[in-house]
Amino acid sequence: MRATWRWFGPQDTVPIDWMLQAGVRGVVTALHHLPPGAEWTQEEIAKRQQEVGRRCDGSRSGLNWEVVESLPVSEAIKTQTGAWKDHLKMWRASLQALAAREIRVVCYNFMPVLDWTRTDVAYRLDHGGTAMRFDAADFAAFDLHVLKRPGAVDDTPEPLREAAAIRHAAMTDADRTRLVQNLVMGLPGGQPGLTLDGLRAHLARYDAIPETRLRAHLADFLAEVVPCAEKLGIRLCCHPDDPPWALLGLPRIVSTLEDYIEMTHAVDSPSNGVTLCSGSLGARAGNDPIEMMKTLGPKVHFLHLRNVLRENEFGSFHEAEHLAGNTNMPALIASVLSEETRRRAEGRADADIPFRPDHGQDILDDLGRNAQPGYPAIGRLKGLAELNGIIAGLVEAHHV
Ligand code: DNO
Repeated sequence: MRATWRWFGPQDTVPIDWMLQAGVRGVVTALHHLPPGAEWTQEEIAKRQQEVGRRCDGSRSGLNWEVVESLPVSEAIKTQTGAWKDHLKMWRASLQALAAREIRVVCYNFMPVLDWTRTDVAYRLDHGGTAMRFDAADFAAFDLHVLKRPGAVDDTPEPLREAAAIRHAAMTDADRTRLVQNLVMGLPGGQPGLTLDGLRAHLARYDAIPETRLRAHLADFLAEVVPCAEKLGIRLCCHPDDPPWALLGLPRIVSTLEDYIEMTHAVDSPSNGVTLCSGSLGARAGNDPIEMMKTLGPKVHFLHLRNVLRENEFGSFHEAEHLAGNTNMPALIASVLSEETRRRAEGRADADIPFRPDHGQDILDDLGRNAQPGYPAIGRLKGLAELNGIIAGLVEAHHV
């Protein structure tokens, strides 16, 4: 298993030098400044590669950009409207440029409008640190009483509607503003500065796109890009929906094992792969990330290892420590190691699967440093150390 670390570029408060001390072998990043639909040129990619290759004092870091997260799929492509055909051309051109610069693992997602969604990015834990949280009652309060989405009442079960009404009545203006900010503004992959009206306009584009149609759009997208990726030796890996269920009436179609089976069968190619994110998938009670790893193993090209603790039947959860939460992390890592052994026996060149310690709680000096939500230095470092300990223990136990 190849330890990697996500970096948001030069403005990231966690610099390249710290990654070296964390002991990672590769960097996961993206051209975050380019909008979805834009072409990634070799020049822009090379510039980011140089930034990854240098420490703060300008000396060589020895690290390389190994995984793209994400090459964004535009709303035009997802809805098949406007300039979507041009955007597909740009997507393929970006793959060509990435391959020319020797980057061959590309993560993307197919979530309509919003990427990962949390109601609280700094939920206070008993130990004094903070974690990201999704509170179903807060989310329903937003949907029913702030956004006032037609359809929200029908989509929300009665007990949750009651909890949402109580929650909303108790909110101050400041609480409401923070909730809206957490939900619609500035999260990676989300749309910085998206307003409530902007969100309503985005949602309206999906009025004519029920789940079956979005599935067809994903299959069309794959048919357009996978053959190109295969020719270039690129492994595409689709990130699951986070959380893995429909939100705000938007269909979500990469949420379960069945979804992934459908997706990987849509275009049968080693390049049509999976980002197995134990945190996103684990938020849904019926999902078993270990079973998913066993079933989808040969197609898993990238791993996000983190854990969530489910709080109730309405879908509330918070991000637990990497070894706490509902997913049995040692069992998941054991299934990754078996897949790697199987690949080595087959002579596959990609036997070492890149993983990153995904998210982290804000602890110790992380508090107040305002890193990208979910991406503090020490919380992730702790997660990585725990994951590395399990890997070393399992590898050792296998050899005695
Ligand atoms: C959140 C991330 C996601 C992920 C994209 C991948 O921390 O896991 O934003 O990068 O969904 O396309």
